[in-house]
Amino acid sequence: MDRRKFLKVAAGGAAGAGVATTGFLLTTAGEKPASVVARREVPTTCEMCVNKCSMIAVVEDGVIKKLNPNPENPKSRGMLCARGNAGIQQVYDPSRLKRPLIRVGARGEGKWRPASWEEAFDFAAQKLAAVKEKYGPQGSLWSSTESFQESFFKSLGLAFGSPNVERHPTLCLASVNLAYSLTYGTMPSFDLQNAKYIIISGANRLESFITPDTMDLIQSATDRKARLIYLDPRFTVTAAKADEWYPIKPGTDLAFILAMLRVIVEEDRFDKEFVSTYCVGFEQLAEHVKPFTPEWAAFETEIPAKEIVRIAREFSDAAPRAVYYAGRRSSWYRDDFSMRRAQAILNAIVGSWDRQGGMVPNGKVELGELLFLPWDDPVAPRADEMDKNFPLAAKGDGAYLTLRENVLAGTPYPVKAWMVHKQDPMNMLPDQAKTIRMIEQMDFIGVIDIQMSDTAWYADVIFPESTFLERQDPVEILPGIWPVVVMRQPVIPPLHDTKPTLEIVQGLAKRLNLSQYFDYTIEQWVHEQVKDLPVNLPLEHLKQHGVYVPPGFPKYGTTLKPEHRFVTKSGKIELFSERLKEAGYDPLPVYQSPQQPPAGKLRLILGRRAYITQANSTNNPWLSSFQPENDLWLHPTVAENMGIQDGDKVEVSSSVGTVRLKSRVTQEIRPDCVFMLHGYGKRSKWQRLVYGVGAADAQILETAWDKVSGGAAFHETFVKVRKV
Ligand SMILES: Nc1nc2c(c(=O)[nH]1)N[C@H]1C(S)=C(S)[C@@H](COP(=O)(O)OP(=O)(O)OC[C@H]3O[C@@H](n4cnc5c(=O)[nH]c(N)nc54)[C@H](O)[C@@H]3O)O[C@H]1N2
Ligand SMILES: Nc1nc2c(c(=O)[nH]1)N[C@H]1C(S)=C(S)[C@@H](COP(=O)(O)OP(=O)(O)OC[C@H]3O[C@@H](n4cnc5c(=O)[nH]c(N)nc54)[C@H](O)[C@@H]3O)O[C@H]1N2
Ligand code: SF4
Ligand SMILES: [Mo]
Repeated sequence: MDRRKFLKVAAGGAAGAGVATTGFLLTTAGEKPASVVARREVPTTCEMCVNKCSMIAVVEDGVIKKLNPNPENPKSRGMLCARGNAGIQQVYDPSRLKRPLIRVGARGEGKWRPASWEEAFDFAAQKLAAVKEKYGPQGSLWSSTESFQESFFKSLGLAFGSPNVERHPTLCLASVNLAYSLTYGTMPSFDLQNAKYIIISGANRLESFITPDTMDLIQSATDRKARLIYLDPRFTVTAAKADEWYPIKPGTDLAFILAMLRVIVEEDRFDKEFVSTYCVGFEQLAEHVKPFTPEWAAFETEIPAKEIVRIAREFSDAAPRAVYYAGRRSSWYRDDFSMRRAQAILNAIVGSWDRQGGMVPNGKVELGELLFLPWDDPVAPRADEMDKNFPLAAKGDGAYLTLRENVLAGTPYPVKAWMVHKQDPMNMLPDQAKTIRMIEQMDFIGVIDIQMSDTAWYADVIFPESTFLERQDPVEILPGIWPVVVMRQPVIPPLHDTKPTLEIVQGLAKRLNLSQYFDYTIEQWVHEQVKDLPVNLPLEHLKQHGVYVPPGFPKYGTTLKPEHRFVTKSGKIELFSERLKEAGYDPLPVYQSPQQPPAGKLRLILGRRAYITQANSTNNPWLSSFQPENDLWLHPTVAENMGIQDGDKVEVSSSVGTVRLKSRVTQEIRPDCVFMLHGYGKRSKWQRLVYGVGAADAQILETAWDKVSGGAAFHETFVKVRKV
């Protein structure tokens, strides 16, 4: 669909009033005269990315015509992005998964036969039972990325007896979460609406949407309410809207922060009262930062020393309405944890904690949970050997890259069955050839997805889930300064022979003799969740509004009492961390100059664009029309040396793979790196718009990780580029 047609549809659909006339499980709208189109508006929650914005679906004669924003949600406000609008295409995409499939050809050959649900469940349960019989329950791996139904899937893995429930954070935000948890005992939010001074290291919020941060930043860029300092080797949309953009030398942000810390400490610009009341380890910190002069940092970062000094002064002057904003995908370099910890420490010493315009601990709202039988603890240790490899990291999330190494090596034991839910490891993990080797050594692979992902393409059985617009999900709390409760309810009944995750889990559980753990319906689950919420008829409210906004937020200062105990070892904010020291790590962030690309090579860096979610929406026809393929950003001087013109096809190789794609010769990137967007060059032929179109970053990214969090170091690959 081209842009003009898209706008026409958008304009047509926007006319309706934002009143919800239907709700839970398709209770139909009030009677309509027979002569008019049966029109319903159903408030629900977007699932096109991590943000879960509130939306109102307009349904005419059973067909979803338009998705509109639902302004009642204070996090997404009146915003529904391009991807949210294109959610319709998930439902009506002719190449989506429509029924269970069982592989008939070789893995990756793409030959399938349709199967009934009974057949698919029997097949998978037999394979899982065989693996359990031969290798024990630990021989199975259950991997999933966040979704409202994720807990059902994880519960099946745990009830099966496997310790190997593996989530996505080590490919995403593990290092930042761990850094803040070890410093403050929690990962806070950032009050960008009220901040006066914001520094951002490469979290490209104006393209990588996080609500409400993206809207707050757009607002402050428009009103010039806050000063925005942005560091990124690329000129992104966030850079364009910032007050100051510095094309920092990749991998050197920690040097910049250490020099800021030194200026603030040396010039006595820290918040003495806050530090003495709430923090431990200031003396060690002051000693530690002495060597890091602005001149030294200028050499490392290529940001002039006088600017670093000025920024440090302005930042401390603006505090507590000043924040060094945390990124989300903090899977960049081998020392990512240290860089995120330095940010956390900097925010602490200027006292930007739990105050308006600073960092704020997330508000708390409790939902109920159905009580059911507990299962036994797994008998075996985790295959990723978290305890040994990353003793401080969040155990429940796992460490995906060491897991893959161990599975390939067969240590500490064989892992031979892999159940994948709402995740695409083929594109999520660096070094795709290695992931294929991991797949090849599995006796069984089952995938739950809505489309034929590259991982589904290699599976033995595929369970098609109903799309988010066709199913009832558990109610969820979106955490934040302003926590909200959201409801996802079906907008139309499933178009095809698909099921929600809970029913897929129940189908498998029945055959694995685990039904006792899943003896409830989604309706019971949801009733139980909301029954204690402090509103009259909360379920009715959620059905009609799609969102419930608990009163009393935002709350500032709940932790600002001298007797408050932070969830850290000392009960204080830990500038110096005893726990890190005890575990054999640096108790304060230590900088190491990043490795530089050898002659003739360039550093590959990654990032997002507003139209595409990770690797999963490039095959969406509406979104593809904005960004049909990816290209390789290359600085003009580098391109000239290589005889490359804008648009030429180039070959990009690393030590693990080679891909080809178009070049984009642009001054919007430093000469020492190249950039490409994620999610293209698919192997799955069902992804017809992106099969072999553009290139997959996962094919050339090398495997490296941060030693504290286990998070991937995605920006440590050096590539050779040549014109084809
Ligand atoms: N090479 C490379 N690797 C990366 C990144 C990168 O930029 N480049 N980014 C990293 C980051 S930050 C993250 S968060 C991870 C994300 O990695 P993943 O968690 O794998 O996320 P997606 O790429 O979005 O793929 C999710 C899968 O879920 C499916 N899906 C979507 N909606 C539904 C649904 O309602 N039900 C079901 N069952 N399935 C659904 C999609 O079709 C898709 O196949 O990747 C990480 N890995
Ligand atoms: N539209 C859209 N929004 C999304 C997503 C999406 O796929 N699409 N995904 C969501 C998810 S799962 C995540 S994790 C977040 C990710 O969102 P962000 O945390 O914003 O991360 P990225 O978009 O990956 O951007 C990383 C940026 O860092 C820059 N960079 C690279 N190396 C360095 C360096 O050494 N120093 C500095 N200062 N910058 C560097 C890159 O050029 C890039 O612009 O976005 C979320 N929002
Ligand atoms: S940011 Fe866009 S894709 Fe993500 S939940 Fe919100 S509307 Fe949906
Ligand atoms: Mo992410």
